[in-house]
Amino acid sequence: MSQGHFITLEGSEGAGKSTNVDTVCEMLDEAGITFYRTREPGGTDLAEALRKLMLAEWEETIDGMTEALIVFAARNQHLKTEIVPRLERGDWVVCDRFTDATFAYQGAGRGVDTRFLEALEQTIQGTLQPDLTLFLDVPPALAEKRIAGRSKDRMEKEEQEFFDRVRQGYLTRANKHPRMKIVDATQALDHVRAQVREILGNYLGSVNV
Ligand code: T5A
Repeated sequence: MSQGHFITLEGSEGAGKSTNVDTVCEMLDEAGITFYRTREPGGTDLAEALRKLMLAEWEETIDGMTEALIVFAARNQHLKTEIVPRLERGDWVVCDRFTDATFAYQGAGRGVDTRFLEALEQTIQGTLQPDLTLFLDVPPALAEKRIAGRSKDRMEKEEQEFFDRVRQGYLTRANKHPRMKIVDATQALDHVRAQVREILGNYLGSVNV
């Protein structure tokens, strides 16, 4: 179905995803590739509204399955209205987080049954998967230092143990899926950017760009 190229970036809070989405976009620009930059949860008006609901503070405890349903509702809207039409036209899409985040945060982090997440993934995405995923790996304690001083949303206020499970969830998935490339995001930004450029350069070479 998909003729385009779908690149995603993943990592825990403060791993440097947004910073390195910039690096990916710069490199695509240099290669003369037109692309669409977006993020999850979000990417459409409705999906951005769902993101706000998901990250807001609530007096009640938000169940992990509820979170999963919110992110997949947003994802369905995002895919149908923005991502899939572009991929079908052969365009490039760069997305800050995608379904790997759901397996890491709601699956490994919250303990939601993987079979439930896989069923949602299959129903909403069919066979669609990113072509390349850069996972920016950094221990939660270091990432936390990088974003110290920022105001925190509901997810960012979670305990370090939660983010340890999220990181393990990402690593387990990265070891299973060859499309996921691990970037050592503990290094200085210039070194992280160099790794991102190398991985993306290899991908561009593999698709003859
Ligand atoms: N979520 C999302 C789910 O639970 N399930 C899902 O399915 C999905 C899709 C989304 C939230 O939703 C959750 C996960 C999240 O909690 P988000 O905005 O995508 O939120 O994620 P955040 O991780 O909150 O985004 P951040 O902006 O906080 O983190 P980034 O993008 O990883 O980090 P970035 O690039 O802003 O960098 C943070 C700071 O570190 C510096 C940067 O300059 C910046 O100041 N920095 C470095 N400093 C030193 N060395 C380096 N190598 C550095 N790299 C960056």
